[in-house]
Amino acid sequence: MRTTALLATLWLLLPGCSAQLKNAHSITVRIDGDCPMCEKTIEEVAYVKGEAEADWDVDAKTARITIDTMRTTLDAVLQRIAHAGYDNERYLAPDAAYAALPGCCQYARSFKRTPQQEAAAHGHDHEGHVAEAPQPAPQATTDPLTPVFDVYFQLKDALVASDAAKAKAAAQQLDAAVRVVDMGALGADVHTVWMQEMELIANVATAIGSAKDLEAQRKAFRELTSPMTRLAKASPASAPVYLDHCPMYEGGSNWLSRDKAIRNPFYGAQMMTCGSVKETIAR
Ligand SMILES: [Cu+2]
Repeated sequence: MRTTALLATLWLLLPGCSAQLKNAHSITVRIDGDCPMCEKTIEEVAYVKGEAEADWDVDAKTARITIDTMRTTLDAVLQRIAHAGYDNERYLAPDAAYAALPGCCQYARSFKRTPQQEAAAHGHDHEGHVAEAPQPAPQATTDPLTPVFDVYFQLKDALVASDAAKAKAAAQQLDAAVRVVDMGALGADVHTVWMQEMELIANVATAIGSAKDLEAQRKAFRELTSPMTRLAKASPASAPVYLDHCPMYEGGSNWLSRDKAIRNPFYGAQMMTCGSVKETIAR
């Protein structure tokens, strides 16, 4: 009896064993995805109590899928995963399901579509549509955060110029840029910072985009400095970024700039050169 109990305990501790599944059969399949959030979604949609479960690996982009062969099929599981937005080796996600994934989960789609699949994905009004080549993977040398910084500096320049319309447009672009960052291409450290700060950056961008005047835009812009500084420090660009300080605005406020010369976004022409470089963030 003791031996049986011990064996039962050991069996429960074995990694990957499926206590609930009878007639268990496991197979490893390729499933595209990008990040821990993708992992959560894939595993949740795969799971049906007593029928199926999956363990997806973010690095290998493969899942170990275990099913009770008397109760379900591997195809049923992979169809659910595709419908949740994730291309896999048997089924491609509908374009709408892929588009509905959060920005961080919009992985580079690597599975090739046949012309028939392509036509099906686009509906019948696109007959004669030539199959698109699969999207190239983002280049490893491109920092996925570059567009976010580029638009932040455009926003800053618009405020320096006291141009509320340009600032509004840049803020809306910033909001959009945050949502399309390829999180899977970020290094581990900056990934963590990004996960912590992306929502704040998007919220402030939205606030600036809907602010009623320049004054309200500047007040909201101030809130971007802290998350953008954390990001700049976590992933320094090849060109230096300056953390500037204005002792007057709101009792002391900071902003980021690519230029060493002070050009104050909180006052514009009113007090253009008020401030000093507080810190240089360089690689
Ligand atoms: Cu994600």
